[in-house]
Amino acid sequence: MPVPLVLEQMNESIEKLIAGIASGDRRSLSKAISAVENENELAAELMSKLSSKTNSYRIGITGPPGTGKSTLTSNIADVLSKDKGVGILAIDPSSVRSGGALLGDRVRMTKLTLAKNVYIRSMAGRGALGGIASGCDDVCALYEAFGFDYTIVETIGVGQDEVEIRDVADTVVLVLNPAAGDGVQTLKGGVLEIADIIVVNKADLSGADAIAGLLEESLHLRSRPGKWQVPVLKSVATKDDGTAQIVEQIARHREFVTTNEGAREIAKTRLQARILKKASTDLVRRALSISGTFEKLETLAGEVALKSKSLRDAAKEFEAILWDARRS
Ligand SMILES: Nc1nc2c(ncn2[C@@H]2O[C@H](COP(=O)(O)OP(=O)(O)OP(=O)(O)O)[C@@H](O)[C@H]2O)c(=O)[nH]1
Ligand SMILES: [Mg+2]
Repeated sequence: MPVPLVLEQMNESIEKLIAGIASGDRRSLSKAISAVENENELAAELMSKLSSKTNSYRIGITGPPGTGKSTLTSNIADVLSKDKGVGILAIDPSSVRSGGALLGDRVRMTKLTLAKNVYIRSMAGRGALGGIASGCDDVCALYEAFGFDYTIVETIGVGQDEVEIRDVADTVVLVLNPAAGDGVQTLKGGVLEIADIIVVNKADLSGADAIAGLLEESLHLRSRPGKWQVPVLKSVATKDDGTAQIVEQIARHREFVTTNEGAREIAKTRLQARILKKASTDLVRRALSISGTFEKLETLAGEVALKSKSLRDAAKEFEAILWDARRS
């Protein structure tokens, strides 16, 4: 019978991949990430059998396009990897893929690609069910199984991704530029809420002091006793200038979130939200993998469109399908 044979082969390759990752084989790690990225059957099975060697600290690097996130990521990884393993994940929702990787980010981080303690991987955006968090969690888990002590996630800070990186990372570094507009616009967008550390990069360009001052002023107004005070740093990433201070502040923030009671509570609330999200995403995914579910969804949508059914009733019917999917 062909089906059990395929299953057997799949299990064998999962065992092999897991053993490979645990022994530090980069090809196995790369294959596993591809499986996660493609959201294939093997990935779900693989993730459920994986065990971690480390509990890596997650650093999120976010900010508008082109502010120097990759250059900074590379600099930070360079410092951290002197005595620790660093896994980098660059997420780009809009990129064109090239053989599973995003060339742009890869090329800009070339000085790291040969480093023994560093692994770089790019992932093109979101899966069908949206969001960066799920794929990111999986890749972080793979990095932890590999034994990395740090995971750095780079995302372009546009819209929803900003909020999601806040959920996924332990420390969020927001990278801005002196260029007119950037800072002011960002202040308006409320993006400061997600930052633990703000870096005004490209400080070699004029206006860096002005924007840093503006940011500090605005942050000062929000500061509360006992809460984390967001530092504003300046850097010239292309000259590796300012990296030491950024790494130092990341360490300080890490110390704060692990020892401060309020910060620990916030982290717990975020974890609750992530567990809920992951459980519901997995359930919907499982339901959709059952043949006929998607067709049923289409039918329901058609009925709602024709007003022959309310959205509430359609959702209730679909809920019953989800309920049944639990056991499959
Ligand atoms: N003048 C100046 N240019 C910089 C600095 N840091 C980075 N750049 C340049 O800015 C451009 C973008 O740098 P990246 O590191 O790729 O920026 P990014 O934020 O990762 O870009 P995306 O991922 O495309 O959003 C490159 O040409 C860098 O060489 C800096 O401190 N000063
Ligand atoms: Mg980049």
